Amino acid sequence: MNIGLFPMSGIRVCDTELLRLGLTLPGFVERSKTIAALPSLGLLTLAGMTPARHRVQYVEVPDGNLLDPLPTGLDLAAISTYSAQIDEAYELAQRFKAIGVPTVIGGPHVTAIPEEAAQYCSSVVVGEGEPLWLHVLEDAECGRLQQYYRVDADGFDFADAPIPSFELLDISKYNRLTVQTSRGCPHHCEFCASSVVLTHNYKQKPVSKVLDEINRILTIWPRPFIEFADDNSFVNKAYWRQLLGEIADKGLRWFAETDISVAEDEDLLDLMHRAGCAQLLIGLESPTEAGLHGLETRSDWKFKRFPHCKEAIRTIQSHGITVNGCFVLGLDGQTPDVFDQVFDFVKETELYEVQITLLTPFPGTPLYARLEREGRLLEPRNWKKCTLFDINYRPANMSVE
Ligand code: B12
Repeated sequence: MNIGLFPMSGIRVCDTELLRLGLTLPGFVERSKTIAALPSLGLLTLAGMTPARHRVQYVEVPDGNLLDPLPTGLDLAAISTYSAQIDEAYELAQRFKAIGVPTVIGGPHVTAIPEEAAQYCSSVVVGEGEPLWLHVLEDAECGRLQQYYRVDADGFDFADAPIPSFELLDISKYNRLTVQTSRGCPHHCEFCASSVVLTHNYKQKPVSKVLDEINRILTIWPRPFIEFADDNSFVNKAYWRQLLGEIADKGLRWFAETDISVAEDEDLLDLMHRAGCAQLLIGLESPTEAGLHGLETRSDWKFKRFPHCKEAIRTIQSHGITVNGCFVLGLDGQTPDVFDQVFDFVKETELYEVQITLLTPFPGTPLYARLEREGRLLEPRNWKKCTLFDINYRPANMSVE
């Protein structure tokens, strides 16, 4: 078969004022200008497990309107997206349907609301793609695609992870490549719509598999910058001591996402720095305790850890690793003072970088369900606003304005 892989890969913000002011996403968007692409690790991973008899083309779709005319001669179009570009993904699926090309879609959004996606796509893959992709291909090959493909929540063992087909990329377009060492998170924050939507447990990919992926990248990019696309990397410290030992001499520079507890292991911070760790993105969420209570739904972890945050940031940065502190504006406990409180927190801690976003009710999250129950969603199902930079709910102690 001729298979087309279409990741919706644009930046989306509805708030034109914010766009005019100059939106920044680390290593990706500077002052509202996209400075580099970031590949779809999801589709590259599926490409990596696609039997060689199939021809695969990978086409990033920053804007569906730009994909005109559609590529011809395809037997199957596979689409990947997050909530913000889901409408464009549905439009693209409809255009393929009109020329007789079946479509299959996947990702956290359609995993949360598969019935919606089934109205536009031939097939919907719910959850992780790896355990289902070969079934999809077999069924597509004999023209009997099913409407839904599901595995039970933890049906996929990361030890079976395929090597993503990084070689499908025009490497000159990217200033970093993503590698995933784990999925899930030991914490469950009410608003999180990342891999916790796909899997309930924390799963780790064997060190040997991660090394295979990094070595594959090194064949196409001698001195790469890697973004570990984990939601919380350093949960398993022993694992990382081994991995860091293996990558220390590979000339990598890298970025990862984690929680504040990483600061407790200064030997590990030293190993990370020596192995090329440039920056850690950490979900601080709020500059004060206000807003943190109950945010992490399993053990109120972020509220309990707040008193240690400032010292932890200093500790991490004192090991030569910059911290990108993430703050969420509009949490229920916050008041209009939060804007100055963020500014003061950043000045006091000398955070190297910040990502300041707005509380966003993503589908499939406890937050979306709660705000819906409380009648506080402004435009339910207006997924275009799932950008982290648009307001789509009524805050508790502030006006929308
Ligand atoms: C890399 C990345 C990007 C890249 C995406 C590249 C791409 N084209 O896919 C870029 C920079 C383009 C991007 C853009 C945006 N992003 Co972003 N991004 C991430 C990041 C850092 C890593 C995602 C990743 O690589 N995961 C690993 C892969 C393997 O997982 P996966 O994509 O879910 O794929 C698996 C399954 O979902 C499934 N699957 C997925 N697609 C398909 C397709 C088929 C056919 C099948 C069968 C299976 C399948 O199989 C895969 C393997 O199991 C996450 C944060 C994180 N740590 O996860 C945020 C994250 C995903 N982004 C987020 C957001 C909000 C955005 C933006 C809206 C930002 C903005 N304002 O513009 C845009 C939206 C673009 C869109 N398409 O809708 C949110 C998404 C929340 C949500 N559920 O919608 C996240 C979770 C960050 C957050 N803080 O909340 N992002």
